[in-house]
Order: sequence, then C-alpha cells, then structure tokens
Amino acid sequence: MAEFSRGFGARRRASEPQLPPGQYLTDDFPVLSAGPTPRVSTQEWEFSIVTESGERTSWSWQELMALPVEDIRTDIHCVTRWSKLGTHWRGVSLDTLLSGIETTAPSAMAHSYGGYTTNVPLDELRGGKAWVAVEFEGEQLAPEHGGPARLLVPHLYFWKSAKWVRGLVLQEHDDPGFWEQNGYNLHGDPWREERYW
Ligand SMILES: Nc1nc2c(c(=O)[nH]1)N[C@H]1C(S)=C(S)[C@@H](COP(=O)(O)O)O[C@H]1N2
Ligand SMILES: [Mo]
Repeated sequence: MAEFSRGFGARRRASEPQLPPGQYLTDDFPVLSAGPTPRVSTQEWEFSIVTESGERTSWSWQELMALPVEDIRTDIHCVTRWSKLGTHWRGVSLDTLLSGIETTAPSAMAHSYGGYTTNVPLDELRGGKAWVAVEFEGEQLAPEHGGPARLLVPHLYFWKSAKWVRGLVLQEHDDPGFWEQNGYNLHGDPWREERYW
C-alpha cells in the first residue's frame, strides 16, 4: 500500500495562526448529524462517481480497500466554531478515485446514505486535499462519525465532509446541498470565514 503523509512536512511557521478566525480548540470529537445514523455494512456499501454525461463508476468496499490507503494528519474546523488540530485519518484519495474518470464538470454533489448532500467544487477535491476516509485515530470510523466511510475535505468547514458517503455526482453548476440550501456558504473556506451566504 502506498503511504502518504500530509502535515508532518507542512508545518506552519510559529508566527502563523493555527486556528482560523472565530474558532476555538476542543479535545472532544463532537457528533453533528442532521438525522439518525444510517447503519451501512461494508458488504452493502458502495461508492460511485457519476459524471455529467451519466457515466457511472462504482467501487465495492473490497475494491476501495484494494486502492492505496493514505495516512492523513490534519486539522478540522466546524462552522459551529470548534476546531481540532492534528487529527489522524486513513483513507483513499479522491485523486485516486477520479484518476480514471473523464469529466469537465466544475462541481460535485456528495451524496450520503441517509440523504445528506453537500456541494464541493471539483478543484477542492483534487490535488491531495480530499479523501474517502475509513479510519480515525487508528480505529475503524465509528458509525456516528460516518463509518464505514466519509468524505474528508479538511481544508473546508467540516460540513463538507459528508458522513456515510455513497457517491459523487459531477455537475455543471455548483448547486447547493443540504446545509447550503439552509444558509451555509457554497464554498466554506474557514480561513476566509465563509460560513454563511
Ligand atoms: N451525512 C452527513 N454528513 C455530515 C453531517 C450530517 O448531518 N450528515 N453533518 C456535517 C457537519 S455540519 C459536521 S460539523 C460534520 C460533523 O462530523 P462529526 O459528527 O464526525 O464531528 O459532519 C458533516 N457531515
Ligand atoms: Mo458542522
């Protein structure tokens, strides 16, 4: 398996702030879910990417696990103002999943088991910035945190990191997902405090 680490070599200079504006540090890992926790077994789990022309590529759990799983060391920032620094995840890069896919769509809608959606520009999912995460701090991802697998897009506010992710639909327009329709920002960069519209 390919090993990849991020953050170890990308230390901020001491003068740079570690916390985006308006955030506070927490040691807990709060659970924030808009509905009940879907229980999805790895046997029935499937992840798919559907392009703007309707072409569908899908991975079973076994197929996902056969891809390179990367180590990710990253800070996470929730729009409700908590941040955690230096969290450790393992997951498959979206670069890997998107590598065989022909698309010119600028945006993706992430869909979750349970119906949650969130829109993310495709550029924000490429370039080593986003993963389908399956482990947190050395353990299988707990169901309440999105297990068996969640999107991890840690450079954007954490609502973009769709729990129980089941696929991406690539689209021409950056249409709003669940929280975005309810007033959250389309983009969600914590360093620019893109919280709401
Ligand atoms: N499917 C799904 N994904 C979701 C959510 C949700 O309600 N449903 N909440 C989002 C929000 S607002 C946040 S802050 C994080 C919380 O992740 P956690 O519960 O693991 O802390 O998940 C995001 N992903
Ligand atoms: Mo959130």
